[in-house]
Amino acid sequence: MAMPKEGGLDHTLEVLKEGYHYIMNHAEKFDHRIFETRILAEKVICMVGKEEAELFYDNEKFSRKNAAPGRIQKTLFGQGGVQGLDGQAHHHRKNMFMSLMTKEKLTEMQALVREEWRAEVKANQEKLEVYDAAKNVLTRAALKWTGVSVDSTDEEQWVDELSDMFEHAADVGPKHWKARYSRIKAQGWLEDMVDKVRNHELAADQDRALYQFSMHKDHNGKGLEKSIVAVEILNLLRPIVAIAVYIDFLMLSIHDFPEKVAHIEDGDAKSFIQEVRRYYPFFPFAAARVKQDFTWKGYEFKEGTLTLIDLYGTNHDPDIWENPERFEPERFMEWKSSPFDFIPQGGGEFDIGHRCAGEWMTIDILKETAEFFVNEVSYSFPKQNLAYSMNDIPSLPKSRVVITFE
Ligand code: HEM
Ligand code: MYR
Repeated sequence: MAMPKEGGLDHTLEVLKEGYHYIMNHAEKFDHRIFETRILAEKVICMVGKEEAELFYDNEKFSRKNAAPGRIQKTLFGQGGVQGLDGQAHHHRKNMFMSLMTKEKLTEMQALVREEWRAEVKANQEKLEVYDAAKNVLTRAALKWTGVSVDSTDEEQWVDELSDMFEHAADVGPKHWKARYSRIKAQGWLEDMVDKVRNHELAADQDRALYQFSMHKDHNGKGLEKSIVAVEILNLLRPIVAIAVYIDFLMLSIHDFPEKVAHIEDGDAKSFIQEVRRYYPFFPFAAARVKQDFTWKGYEFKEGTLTLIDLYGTNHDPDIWENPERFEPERFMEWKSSPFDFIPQGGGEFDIGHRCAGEWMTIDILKETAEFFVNEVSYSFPKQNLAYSMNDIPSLPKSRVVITFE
């Protein structure tokens, strides 16, 4: 059976226009959870839903090689990093990341974030622009945690370069080009640092990512090229700073759903922040390519076809979620988690299919931040424009969130 197909030459503009709703809108229009379209001049299969996520994370059927468009590699992901690997090479590289995610190191990150929030609030006694403040906090914590030492005078530049990579990857025009330039600059700087670690000009902390990645041996026993080490260090620094997007939405949810804040006050920040990650838009979809021809539920998948799984749509699928458009942290109190239905940072079973290396850290940092803003500081929300659009990728409240201290 052929899958429903969106006619016409190219639909990139519609994807940009409909943003986070593109796949859901079309799945509804076709009354199929799988359909074919054309994006960036290429045939693309789009899917949404739990069974579809299970299919997408079957490593026998899909490959990540060359899955991300070039413009995303040159901004968000970098070239030659873990995102484009499969099989044994992927497993080995992914372990390089996961060996850093011990309970001890994650607890250290929570403490770093708490300490940096205290410093940031102290330095802004009247009002705080939460998004910018979060990026400062997270950049400082990320640099310390990875062992990348930076002069405090260069900190602002790091905040800007790391932010460009995720804020403007999906843009077109000058902002996108600036993001490419930011990546080139940050990579060059890190490559020099890797050289210095390798020839002992720089005494790097052996437990931290900079040293570990610089000395890492690939699955065939060879050290990594320094450009790849730089890409992988940026695969830690950049997404840690990107948690600022969730932090801004966390503050928006505190503003919009004050009756739900009791979850945080009563010691259940986890359910609250899980609902933040489900409810608000962030990473729109994950991408892979069909490994070899196969048929699933009668649909034909042809080798090499780019395939997207809708993360936002699956987190709002009415077949999975009761009242998906309501903000209800209580749904997570009894949540029987499946690796294929709640997928804000991608799906897949731990260690086999799941790819995001930073999901635990994201949860820990959001919990720490929620508790800080609910239990440690008092503030109010001045009048501002808190609307957010569903076609900016990533999206943020228009005014970001501004708070004033009492
Ligand atoms: C991969 C989302 C935070 C490290 C991914 C993927 C998504 C994602 C959707 C791709 C999943 C797939 O292709 O199946 C997010 C979001 C975050 C976040 C929304 C919130 C800010 C983090 C953090 C780290 C991290 C804090 C590291 C400390 C990675 C890495 C990959 C990845 C290394 C690539 C792994 C691979 O391809 O095997 N993330 N992530 N992420 N993430 Fe995250
Ligand atoms: C990260 O930095 O890896 C985590 C968060 C970044 C979200 C940025 C959203 C832009 C995504 C573009 C679509 C990519 C599809 C392959």
